[in-house]
Amino acid sequence: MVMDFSFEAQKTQQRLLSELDFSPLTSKQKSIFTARLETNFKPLFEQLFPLYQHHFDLHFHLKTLLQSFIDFQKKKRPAQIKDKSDFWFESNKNVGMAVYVDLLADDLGSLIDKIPYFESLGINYLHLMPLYLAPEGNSDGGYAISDYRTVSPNLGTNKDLKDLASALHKKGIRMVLDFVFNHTSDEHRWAAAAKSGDQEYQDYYHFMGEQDAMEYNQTVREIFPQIRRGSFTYLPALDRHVWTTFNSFQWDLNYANPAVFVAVVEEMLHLILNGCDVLRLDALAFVWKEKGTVCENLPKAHNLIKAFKACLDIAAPQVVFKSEAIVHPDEVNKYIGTDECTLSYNPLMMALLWESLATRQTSLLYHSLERSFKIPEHTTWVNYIRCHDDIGWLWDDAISGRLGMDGFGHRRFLNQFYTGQFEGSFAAGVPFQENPVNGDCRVCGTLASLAGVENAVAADDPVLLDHAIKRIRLLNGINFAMPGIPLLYQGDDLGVLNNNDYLNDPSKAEDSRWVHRKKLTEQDFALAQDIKTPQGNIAQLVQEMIQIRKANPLFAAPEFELVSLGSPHVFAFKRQMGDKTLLVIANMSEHLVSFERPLNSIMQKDSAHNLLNKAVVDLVTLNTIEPLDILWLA
Ligand code: OTU
Repeated sequence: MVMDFSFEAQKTQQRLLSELDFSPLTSKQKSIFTARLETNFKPLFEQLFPLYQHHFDLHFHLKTLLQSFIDFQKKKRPAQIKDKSDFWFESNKNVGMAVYVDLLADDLGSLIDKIPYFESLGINYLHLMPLYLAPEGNSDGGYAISDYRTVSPNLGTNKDLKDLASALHKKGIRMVLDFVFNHTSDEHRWAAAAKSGDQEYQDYYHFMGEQDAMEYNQTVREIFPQIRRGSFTYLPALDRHVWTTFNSFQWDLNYANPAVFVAVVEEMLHLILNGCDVLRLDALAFVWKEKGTVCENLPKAHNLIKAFKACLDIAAPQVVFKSEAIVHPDEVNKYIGTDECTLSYNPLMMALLWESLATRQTSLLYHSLERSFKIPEHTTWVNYIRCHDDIGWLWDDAISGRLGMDGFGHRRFLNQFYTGQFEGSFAAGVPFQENPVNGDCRVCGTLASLAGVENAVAADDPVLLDHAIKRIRLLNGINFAMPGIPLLYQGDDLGVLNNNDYLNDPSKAEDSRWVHRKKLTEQDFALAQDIKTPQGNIAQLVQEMIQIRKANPLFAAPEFELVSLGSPHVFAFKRQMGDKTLLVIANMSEHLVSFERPLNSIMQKDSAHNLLNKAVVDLVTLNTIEPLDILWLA
């Protein structure tokens, strides 16, 4: 429920306007800025008031915040991409990729040389994994940030990053950077001050005694149970426990302190100065904590994120937020909105596509998407099959329950299936973070290894290999055709397999996610050029699908509907724009499957083209689909 603080907001806004120093701005800049403030101050105040109304210094914090927005307007940043529409994220031209700078290239400078590769593939949304200063050795893949204002010297300089942003923008490629705002590394200057006993900075984090830590531990989920039990790290020198949801060197920030909110917004502005177009809100579910709760997805986390969004709309409205909530589907959706996150990972669809490949059944996929796929107008899913993290089996257990599945047992099956412990499984995944108490676990591996290429090559079995490649085609074919921005993970377009080098590096060996974070070599690219290799086949099918998607506005059609064809193995959906229809049909099984509903009634015509092979299809008579095939009918 939104409370109405109109009167308070108005009063505060008037006072602040008279106190702020607008002298840095030209009169034109001032009028643009005050117009944005006029629209967005109330939303900002409405979100912050419930969080901080009892803080005697709230007015001071608001003033600091607005003044930093004014000063920010003067700062130079790389030129933005000029678009005809504010809703660029709704276009069928969008295709994303997530890359580690040093795994795809060597550093930011040499990543510029990869722009022709992005262009030839059709990538125009590039997520660069965290690239800021971080502890040497294990830094959780860069997700432990020691300074948001400094690029890691291993990757280059701030100028290199800005140059890269300019070079990307010139080619129409948007740059996505992480906003890791739930935690800093324990080497961040705030953490260092806290360690040295500075009370002001200890209040930036959650410091507490043993008793409190124990009480919180009773209700919070363990995220990395193989690394450390519970969510706290004991600091002997201070005899205090500090909240660390992830690794012990990642200290959770204390947003109950308004100074933290203001300080983190200022860091956010520094990220934007580098020229990013999208900020990926890392681990946003964890940002608000209350004793006796799970400390995830709490209502006040939404107040906080909406407040960040209002700040963004005042300071840098061209930038949008992308949510990284890998939680229960109902909770994932709550972060999505024009007043919160414009974009969101779609972890539900990701997990259930893998689920249906394993079971060869689509009922859980249908019923779950039926409930959760629809999101508000002018917000967009970022659809993906694999990312830099593990796969977690997230769905609503009430839905699996109604379908007669036991959630716990089914997750156990999926873990065994994808880690190759299930008889007859095609997958070669690796377990991640097995919980010794509840047996919970997640799965790592590249797309190709999980889909069966690795095992098929090892067995030298052409039939298995054919199936594996068809699975990759199937998953990509759904991902590229569903409403949203399809996001590839580096190497998956090249058919890269799992890589065990990380086991020899003590700073990585404990974290099996590195199995799918391989340094890409000349050889990986060369294999993908050779159509006689599985990698070459995969690269080609990905390229072709991207081209078809980008050439056809139907892939941006707003009307979307899941379609049931009456077969438990088939997944189908249609998109509609005016009188044009795109019908996608996918067979998750290794058998020829027939369906009951006549296609001509769905498409309102008697013949169509399969965009994937240009064949003409008779919609009146077609009632079967080949093993693991996918059709894009239009
Ligand atoms: C994110 O993911 C990042 O994507 C990870 O790479 C980081 O390690 C982590 O945050 C810490 O910064 O635990 O396994 O339920 O799943 O936010 C991935 C949400 C993670 C978490 C998700 C987190």
